[in-house]
Amino acid sequence: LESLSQVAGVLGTQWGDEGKGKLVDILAQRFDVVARCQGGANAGHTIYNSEGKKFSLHLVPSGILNENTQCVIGNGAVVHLPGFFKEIDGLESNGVSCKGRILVSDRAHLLFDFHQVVDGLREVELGNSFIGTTKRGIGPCYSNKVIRNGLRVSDLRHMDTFGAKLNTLLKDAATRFKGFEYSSKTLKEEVEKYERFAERLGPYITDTVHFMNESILQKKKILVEGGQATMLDIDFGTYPFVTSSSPSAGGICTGLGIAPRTLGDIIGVVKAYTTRVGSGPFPTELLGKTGDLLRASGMEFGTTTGRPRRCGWLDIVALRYCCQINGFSSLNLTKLDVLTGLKEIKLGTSYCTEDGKAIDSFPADLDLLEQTKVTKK
Ligand code: 2SA
Ligand code: MG
Repeated sequence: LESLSQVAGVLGTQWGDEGKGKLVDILAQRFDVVARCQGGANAGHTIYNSEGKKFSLHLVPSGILNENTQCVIGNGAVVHLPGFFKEIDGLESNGVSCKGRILVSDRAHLLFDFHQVVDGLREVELGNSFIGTTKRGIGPCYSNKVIRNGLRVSDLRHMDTFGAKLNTLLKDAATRFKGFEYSSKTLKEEVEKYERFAERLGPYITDTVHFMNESILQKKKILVEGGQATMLDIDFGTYPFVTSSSPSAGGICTGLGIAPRTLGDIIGVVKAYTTRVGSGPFPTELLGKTGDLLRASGMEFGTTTGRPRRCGWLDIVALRYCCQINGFSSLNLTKLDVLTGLKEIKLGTSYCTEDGKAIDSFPADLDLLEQTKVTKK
């Protein structure tokens, strides 16, 4: 740990919930800045402070519990302001001071309540093929970002045009979804709410690209805290059963505006077994008693939604694929103790098709992945 590079990252290697928050919290003491580069309040990082008090963080970086650390929410993240302020209120009422310690990128996109409603409506519309999102509005907010009509934190500086822009988004949603309705009164109330938010957020809003690069020049130590994981990556994960951001190494550069050559150590966090929340292929899943046992002893329930997590053996094929994408400098194996008492522990070591043909790499094709047989040793 002493020799960690000036800029380091902690990323999930599976389908999330590997224990990234705990590692970030431990490492934060050695870093000046902890930054989030992607995702939003769909992340759930559970950490305990020195007095054993439990904190569930969603958008605020886990470094916040270490009082000397500055926390950055980068341009690649999406910010739901009601949730953000709730998180801050919770921290401050527990004696964690946030003022001056959290910097929110002016380029980050705003995630509105209506994005959460739309997230829910999309899931209903998908019927049996629902994704199992956290319903935090992540997909709809990133959709607006990519289709280029989203509102960003910097738009809070222009409240005169804010309402018209928001109206375009609401009108779109109402045209698209039968169950979505809004009136000029709801729009007016929302804009008034954001006028108050704009005032409160003012001191937090920062050009974090400039801040990050200046911090690098000033030789500050920077830790990037990944949310979700590579197997949920919009490009590399089990699409479409993925999140809408880039939780892999590349997302650090695009989500913070720092150059690839500034990156040093990237630590991949690996749980000794695998869990997944939501739908989608999971080749080493255990549907019987052993799975239930892992869930109970590993306390595998979502931090954000409380959902029971699907459990299975560690999948080395998926892990190898993840290592190729991220080029980890080291792996941090977590929750090994959960396996205590099991008579037999297995690892997925190779994949083959139903008729026994070897599959050399992690398949993009979901049908193939669903039928994949795993050799377990
Ligand atoms: P979304 O909401 O659009 O990002 O959902 C898309 C898929 O990504 C999965 N996902 C997650 N999987 C594990 N942990 C996550 N964070 C919370 C946690 C989840 C919770 O750390 O416990 O509390 O339930 C997370 N966030 C997104 C999601 O399950 C979908 O499969
Ligand atoms: Mg989690």
